[in-house]
Amino acid sequence: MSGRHEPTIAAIATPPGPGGIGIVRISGPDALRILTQLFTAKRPTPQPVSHHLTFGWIKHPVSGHVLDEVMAVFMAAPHSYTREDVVEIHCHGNFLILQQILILAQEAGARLADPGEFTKRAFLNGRLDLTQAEAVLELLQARTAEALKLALDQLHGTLHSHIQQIVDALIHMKAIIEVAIDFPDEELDIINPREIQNNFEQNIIPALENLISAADNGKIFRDGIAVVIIGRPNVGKSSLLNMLLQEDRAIVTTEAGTTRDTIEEQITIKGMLVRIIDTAGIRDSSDVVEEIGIQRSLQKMAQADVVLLLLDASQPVHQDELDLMTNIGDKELIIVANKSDLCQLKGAAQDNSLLPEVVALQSRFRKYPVIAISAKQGSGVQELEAALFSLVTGQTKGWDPGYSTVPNARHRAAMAKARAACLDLCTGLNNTLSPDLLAIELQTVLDHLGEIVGYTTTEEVLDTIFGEFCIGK
Ligand SMILES: Nc1nc2c(ncn2[C@@H]2O[C@H](COP(=O)(O)OP(=O)(O)OP(=O)(O)O)[C@@H](O)[C@H]2O)c(=O)[nH]1
Ligand SMILES: [Mg+2]
Repeated sequence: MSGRHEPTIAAIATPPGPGGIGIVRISGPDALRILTQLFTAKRPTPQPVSHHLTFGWIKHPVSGHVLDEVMAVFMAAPHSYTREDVVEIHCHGNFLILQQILILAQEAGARLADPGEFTKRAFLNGRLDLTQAEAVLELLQARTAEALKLALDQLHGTLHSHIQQIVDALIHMKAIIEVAIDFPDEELDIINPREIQNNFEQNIIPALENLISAADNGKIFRDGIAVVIIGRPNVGKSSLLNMLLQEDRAIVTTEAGTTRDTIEEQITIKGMLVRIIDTAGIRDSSDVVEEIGIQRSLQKMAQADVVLLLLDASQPVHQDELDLMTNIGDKELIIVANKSDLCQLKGAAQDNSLLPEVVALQSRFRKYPVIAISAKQGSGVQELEAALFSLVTGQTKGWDPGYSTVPNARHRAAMAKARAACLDLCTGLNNTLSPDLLAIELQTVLDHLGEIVGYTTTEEVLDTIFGEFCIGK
């Protein structure tokens, strides 16, 4: 049961727009009283039955006017999402009805919930740790089956238990050190600096490093990647975008300079979320609008994870294309030779003699993959997707991260700080650190790990995390 005395909050928990069902959710000490005030059961019971769906009506408490026919459920604390008393009113999915019920709940004493406040209460009341609360948001926003699986694993506490194992080991060590501080005469018998150091070097630091590399390697499946299509005007960039989307999204014409702004859409390739960006063709232009478009193309190229440099395979390589390759730096690049239907190129054209300039480019720069496609005929798309997937994941089949959990950027930052503090501590042990200092350093590591699960997270960080939620979650 919650020992906190928070005001009762209410919100519409279902998305806007008409739907079969809409839900108003109420949480807090007055939830049941508010329900009793607004709801008339068809078959009233002397006592409310927890976790039981009851049919009835929402009526205006003064006029008795029936607002809707609903199903209502009361979930007694602590067996609820927030661990407080929670009420859900399942009405017809009409915004006016939902809004009216919400207003009645407010008039009966509830306050409108802030974004993520239900989940924040679940966290503050100890039902979820912070990684699990974050997983709720990821679960709601997941757009690929893989991202969904990661979110579910995290919600089930996979990351939490990895961190908890490390925390438990540190707390055990700290307890021993604190005994040594309390009984200084026996210090030598109790603390063995070598043993502590071994524990850090063989268990704790490698465990953190595994989690950090899981964060790095799994990042693309958590966040997706941005892929930008760059090239000269008329090479078929918009045609390629349309081919990947399998939809006539961007305007395609025979005129050079058709696309003047960037166009961004999302696709999934083997479970990987890809933001694909079509851009204005790069050339010297005196047209003000086109020039702004070209600047945007270059900006998108700088921000992208992968650049698809699209060439017209039926034309010689242009100086602008060489310049683009020169400026690519260490960014991932795939050369895509389009219009292969005009010159009989097929599939992966790594060693294709029909593209001598490209082969020359490869030796001059580095061995970029070259894929021949025809956006017009829709050929080469599978080869291109496979090349993209293997370039960013290093894998050829569907994704297998090889990790049971993929920490996010916030977790990773805290893990890196914890790891650095562990290394400092090991250096200290080499220089015969006093038990008092050792305990302080151990606490520093614990504090960094505590940020991840929410033991030591500041109010500002909590506000940022829960502020990203929608109202009603
Ligand atoms: N033969 C052939 N023509 C193509 C192919 N892909 C695109 N085209 C044609 O090339 C012309 C330009 O295509 P777009 O997709 O508009 O080219 P773009 O690179 O987006 O051009 P801008 O937006 O002007 O920079 C159109 O007439 C397309 O039909 C292809 O694979 N083969
Ligand atoms: Mg275009």
